[in-house]
Amino acid sequence: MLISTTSATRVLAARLPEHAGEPVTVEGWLHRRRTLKSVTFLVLRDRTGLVQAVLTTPEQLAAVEGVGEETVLRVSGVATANEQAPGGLELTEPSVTVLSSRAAPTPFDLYRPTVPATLPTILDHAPVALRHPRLRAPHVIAAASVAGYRAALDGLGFTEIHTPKIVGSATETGANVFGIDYFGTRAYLAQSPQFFKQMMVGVFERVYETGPVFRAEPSDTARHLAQYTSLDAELGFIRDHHDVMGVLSAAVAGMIGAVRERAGAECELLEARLPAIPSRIPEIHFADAQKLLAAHTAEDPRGEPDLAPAHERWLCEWAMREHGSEFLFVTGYPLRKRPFYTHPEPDRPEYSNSFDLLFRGLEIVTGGQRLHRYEDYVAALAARGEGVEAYEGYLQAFQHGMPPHGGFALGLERWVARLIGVENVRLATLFPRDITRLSP
Ligand code: AMO
Repeated sequence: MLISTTSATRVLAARLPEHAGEPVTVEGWLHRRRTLKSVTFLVLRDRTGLVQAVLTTPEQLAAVEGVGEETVLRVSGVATANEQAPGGLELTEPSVTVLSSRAAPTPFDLYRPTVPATLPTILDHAPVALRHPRLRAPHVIAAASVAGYRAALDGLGFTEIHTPKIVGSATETGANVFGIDYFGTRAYLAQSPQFFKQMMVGVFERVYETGPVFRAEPSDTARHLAQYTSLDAELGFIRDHHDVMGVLSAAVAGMIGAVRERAGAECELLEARLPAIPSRIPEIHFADAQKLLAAHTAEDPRGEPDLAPAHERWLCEWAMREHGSEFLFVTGYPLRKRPFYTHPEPDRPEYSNSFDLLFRGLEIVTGGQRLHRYEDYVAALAARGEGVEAYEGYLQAFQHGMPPHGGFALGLERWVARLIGVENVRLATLFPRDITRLSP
């Protein structure tokens, strides 16, 4: 059986050149209407690009009287060469059918090359604002990134999993967890698939997941969302966190390749420069990073358990200068700053076998080696003043033999924001959820 995936007669904007001189039908949104004295141009937008139709006769003009931008139209006409038209062709002798009229004008002009609106206006009007080619493009890049991530990990023998987003206990340190009423019981929105992906190492050895995670972030910053998309992976039979960093490097290389292949036009539109991924991403230990910062910046961060955003930016500039790399691994973060499941550094247990990946000034990935022995979990929880009760389901895996393992999570919105060079992750999020925004 032949399965049709589109209307037999509809020609997409990008395919118009194949029909030069022929009668064709296009369908899309009225992107722009330009009315001159004796001629009106209608520019239609579909998922592949723009097509222009030229209306000249009184009948043609009467048919589009009062038809405003974003009206959904079908236009039949002849694909005629015109160097000035988008794509080098335009529709002449058009007959226009309104498929769906609009009920309100657009909040700003979607046809302007740059977006003539502020961030709050864009976010308040997301359903229509996202139709602007420049606001849509980041999400095409996000989709390509996820496709590349999947393909890279599929190729390395990983199994894709889907785990619960309603959970019985917090999975990450910190109090940024959303509590919910679950049939009269206290439950939480998952801060990460951390416990599940680790448990599934016991089943599949290598797993990954792409999906939403939730953080009750009380601060309003350009890099925090209350819900974001986490690209997670976890793998067993590792030597230490360096094996995990190798898989992460391959995943990121796959993402860059897929963006180049599937979202080249969008990158061009946004003037997004794709990074080169070094054969080995440079690495610096947290303690050495602190020494560098103390020696070369006005502050002395030694004694601090984490890097401040300004430190991450400085270290990225340093990696560019020293290693010509836009990526930098910082390894060995202090154990006390990392969640209880983190594996200590064998020779310096105050540090951990963990890492962050910094890209263009921002942390985009956290990962590391995990504890894998049941008794180590009991001890780690006790050291943090916690019992095992809340973690019984999770700890079952460790009672039944778990290999040395580790994994990572990459924040998709941060990745896209850095790739396209926007400061605010909200511009890489379809419908951001933050401290003040729950709609649309
Ligand atoms: P972590 O909490 O560091 O680690 O998160 C991993 C990555 O997710 C992104 N991220 C965010 N993006 C937008 N808004 C937020 N509020 C936000 N919080 C985090 C960042 C960050 O690097 N379970 C561990 C990962 C692991 O060890 O496998 C975890 O979730 O890009």
